Amino acid sequence: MGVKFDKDEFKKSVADNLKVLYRKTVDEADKQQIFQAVSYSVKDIIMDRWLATQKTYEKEDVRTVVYMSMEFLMGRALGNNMINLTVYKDIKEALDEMGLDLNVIEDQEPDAALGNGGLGRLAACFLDSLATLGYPAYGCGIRYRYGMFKQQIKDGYQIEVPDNWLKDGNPFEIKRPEYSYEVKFGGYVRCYKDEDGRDKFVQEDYRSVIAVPYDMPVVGYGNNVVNTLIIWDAEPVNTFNLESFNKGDYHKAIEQENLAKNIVEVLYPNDNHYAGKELRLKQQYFFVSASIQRAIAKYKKTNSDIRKFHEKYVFQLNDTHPTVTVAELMRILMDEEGLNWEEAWEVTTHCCAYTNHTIMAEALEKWPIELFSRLLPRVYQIVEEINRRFVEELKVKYPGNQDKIRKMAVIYDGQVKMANLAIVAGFSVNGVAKLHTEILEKQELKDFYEMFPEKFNNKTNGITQRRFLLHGNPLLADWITGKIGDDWITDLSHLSRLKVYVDDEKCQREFMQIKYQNKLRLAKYIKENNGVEVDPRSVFDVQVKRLHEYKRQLLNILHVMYLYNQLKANPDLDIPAQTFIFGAKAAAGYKIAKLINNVADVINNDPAIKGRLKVVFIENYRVSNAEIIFAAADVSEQISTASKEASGTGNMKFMLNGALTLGTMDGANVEIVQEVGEDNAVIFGLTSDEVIRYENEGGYDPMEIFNNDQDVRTVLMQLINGEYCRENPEMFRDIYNSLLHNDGGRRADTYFILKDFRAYADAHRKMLDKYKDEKGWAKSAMLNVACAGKFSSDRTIEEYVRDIWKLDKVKVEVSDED
Ligand code: CGF
Repeated sequence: MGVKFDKDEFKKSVADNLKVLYRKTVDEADKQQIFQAVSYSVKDIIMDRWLATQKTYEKEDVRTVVYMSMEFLMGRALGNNMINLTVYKDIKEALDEMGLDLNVIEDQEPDAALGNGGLGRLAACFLDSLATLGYPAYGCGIRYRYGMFKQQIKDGYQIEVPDNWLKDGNPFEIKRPEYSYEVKFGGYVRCYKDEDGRDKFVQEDYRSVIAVPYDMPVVGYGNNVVNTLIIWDAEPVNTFNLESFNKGDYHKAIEQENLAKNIVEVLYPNDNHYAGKELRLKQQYFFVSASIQRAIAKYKKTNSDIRKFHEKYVFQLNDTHPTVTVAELMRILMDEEGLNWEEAWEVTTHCCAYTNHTIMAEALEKWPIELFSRLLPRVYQIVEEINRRFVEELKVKYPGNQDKIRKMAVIYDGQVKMANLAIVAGFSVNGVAKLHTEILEKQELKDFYEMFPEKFNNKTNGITQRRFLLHGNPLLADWITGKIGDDWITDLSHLSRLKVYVDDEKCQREFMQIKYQNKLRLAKYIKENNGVEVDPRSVFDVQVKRLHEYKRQLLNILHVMYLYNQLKANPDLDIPAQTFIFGAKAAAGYKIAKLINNVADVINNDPAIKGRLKVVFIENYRVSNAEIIFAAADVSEQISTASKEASGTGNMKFMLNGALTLGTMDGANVEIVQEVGEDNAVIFGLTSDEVIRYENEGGYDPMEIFNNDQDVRTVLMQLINGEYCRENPEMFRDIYNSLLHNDGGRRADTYFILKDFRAYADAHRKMLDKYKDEKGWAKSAMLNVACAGKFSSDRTIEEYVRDIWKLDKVKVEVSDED
């Protein structure tokens, strides 16, 4: 089921778009205009499929999953859409003939960076898989005016630059004002009896905004299915309140306008961290309310009994961010659809499922009841009632056990606890990797697991091979297809067929030659973007992910400092040349980027080590450059403190591109090693059980290591003796202190960096020894690809469908098929 592609028609379409949009010819248009015109031509191919898909869904009155997420880290759309329409190569050819370079055109597109990191990218991979597998689904999120900030590095510091991604217009989106809904904030709740004597609740004296949806197509691979990502924009109810203005109340007049503008202004750039800002709760309620209103209106188009809503809709809550769904659905079912509490609860508790993405305490969302009730007065009443009923249940089940209430109540200590709300009202609670789910069940959510074991399940994360191999690494993709056919594109388990080639020396050479080409491509990118020359024959050792203490970029850079000391002391050290590549955005104020950049400066400019060590910090790490980075990596650094990384998904992208994991037994690393075998990865460090034990005992004593390990001491002293910051030797004193001294409630070396240091250094040595054995390395790298089948998001989605969503696959017919 491919698209019937007519090259001449396509070329004409591009030229026509340039004429209509810009009154220009191909020769006159600039690169951005060409990108827009090509995108509109691709959108044209998408449209028939999009219409046909929606028609099919309506006709078959399908059960649908709504993926509710504050973040969708979609990246660029053009390349991905062409890939999934299976016309990438055809279009490349057509554009070549027009004298246009597709790579240059793709580079004009800003990333749709409506997310921070793993959680948002997971949502994007899930949408890709849902469409490819033919499941009725759509995503709901926010059309942030500014997505994830652009990162610049100045003097080693991160500078955050606003990401005005909509500046040139988004060619793939469609505004749908006809499906707008009002969302209300504040005011008070008036209660009265209706003519049947039933209590009625209305919100009065509120402020409101209009939620206006924009649809973005989500193209399935080669199957005619086009699902939708709905992102909500906010508009003022009346652009300008003339009455208030005439009365001289200028502020009131512009209040509605500001409310709308502020809500969707910017994505909070916090990953695994909850900042507790009022605006964030507004954002959450805004998109949740609009999305539920939309789902109910859609349902009512073809169904009459709202009591059966849950038979047709399931809301997957991506973390606790959209958990207010539970109470908003109750509100709409009761206050607007006339159901009583029990009926509404029956529907709600069969509609909502929750995914937990982290055990980090600072990520747990808790809203002060003062704020929550002021902003969402009616929703708060409902949360109160959910809590009251649940606490009653607890008292019956655990008589006299106040501790259970303290830990499990939805409202406690003056706060609404969103995870508790999601678990109490959801019918499913899942973690995102086996180890993570086990930790939830045994530790973090133990009480809930004991009470509702049937709700808990694991869904190990996955990634889409269409973007991270087929699009990101075309050389390898073609090579694989040449060996085993192209079934892997929609069924990644087929990669295991590569196993027969791993001992074949010719295949090994071909494979390593592709890796080398990809390293050349990255080296060129680094030269152009960072001005640093790197040796493509060196080991590319890569850590790209959000900068966060628990991810331990600090361990990595301390080890680089140690290696540098070793090389200086012994210039003949028999180790291969290495390039350490970092890429990451940080929450504002985290100094580690500065340390990495300063270390890079010193090492890269020291002729004494003859280029055997290089350090590069790639600016503005994002989905589009990630694709180039994964393809070029030899070593994948996955070194979080065991138990802290729920899953990780970068680890899977590296594996799929033939990098060996150097990691701790954390998150999905555990499953990666299970799949590929211990000989084809290098594992080190404390286990999650050991970490948890130390934590329960109040930590360990890093001073003991400092006192006894000369190498560690040297490296730490270099943090405070000006070695990496001549102009201000105190620059990294905080980092030094955090590793050695308790500070208030914070334990020294919270993330066990010194504790794991030796094991990490040894693991590196082991990795380099492997690298020296060329054939052995090629075999291991190929085995990583061959064993990556499990980590497709297609597999993850099939598990969600089987265990939670219970959807049926749909076939979509289109008349212009091949
Ligand atoms: O979600 C994360 C990521 N940082 O966005 N969490 N959150 N919040 C986890 O830390 C990752 O381990 C996980 O892979 C990702 C997606 O589930």
